[in-house]
Amino acid sequence: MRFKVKTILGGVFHEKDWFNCFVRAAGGIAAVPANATIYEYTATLNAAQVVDGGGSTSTATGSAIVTLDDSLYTVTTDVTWQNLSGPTDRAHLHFAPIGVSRSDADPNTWFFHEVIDNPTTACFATNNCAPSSGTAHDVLQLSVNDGYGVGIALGLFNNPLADPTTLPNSFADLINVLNLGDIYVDMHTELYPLGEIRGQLGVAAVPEPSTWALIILGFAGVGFMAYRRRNKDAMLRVA
Ligand SMILES: [Cu+2]
Repeated sequence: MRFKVKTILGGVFHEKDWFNCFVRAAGGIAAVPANATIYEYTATLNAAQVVDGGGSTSTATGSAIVTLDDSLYTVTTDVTWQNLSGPTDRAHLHFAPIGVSRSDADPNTWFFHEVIDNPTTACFATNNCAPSSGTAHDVLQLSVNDGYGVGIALGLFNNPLADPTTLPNSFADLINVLNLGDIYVDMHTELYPLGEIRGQLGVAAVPEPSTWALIILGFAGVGFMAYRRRNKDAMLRVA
């Protein structure tokens, strides 16, 4: 069956758009151009995952969602955090597998991206760091040949003696290394300059077929209730 509905703008709404809308409603994933794939990764940030600086005993927590669009070559990061020991001056995307120190995995910082807007420790003096609880939204624009150093970082981790300039570095490599679980988000504070909380990014859970069935049943149920309500109203009006 092929759905075609005229929109207000005169465009044609294809079944792919219906699917996008449905996915959007069900999982909060943005509608995307027909030929784009959105890759979504999530992390829970806490002190237990911190390796650098001798670890962390902070009670702060946070969460991150990182999405990559393979047609726009964007990396969008949304981070939420609570109860840091003080204001935060930096939050980063780093390269290191879970449980591994960044200074071991990527000693020359080939892969690095700043996620919040106050990227210098100078903010402590001027009191304009990001707050101890807050949110950040960041969009990094890359290109097809730009994996932000991740191919290089991955190669260095596999073979520390490799010549970094000979290693691949593409957007596809970045997706690859995220799929491997080798990128994390961390947040820095004055008390924990090497990281107060850290969260290893993993592939976001996609609803199972059985979950989809429940979602569809749920939608059908809402529709049926609305239909019943309408009928009842009509009957009341008649009465
Ligand atoms: Cu960092």
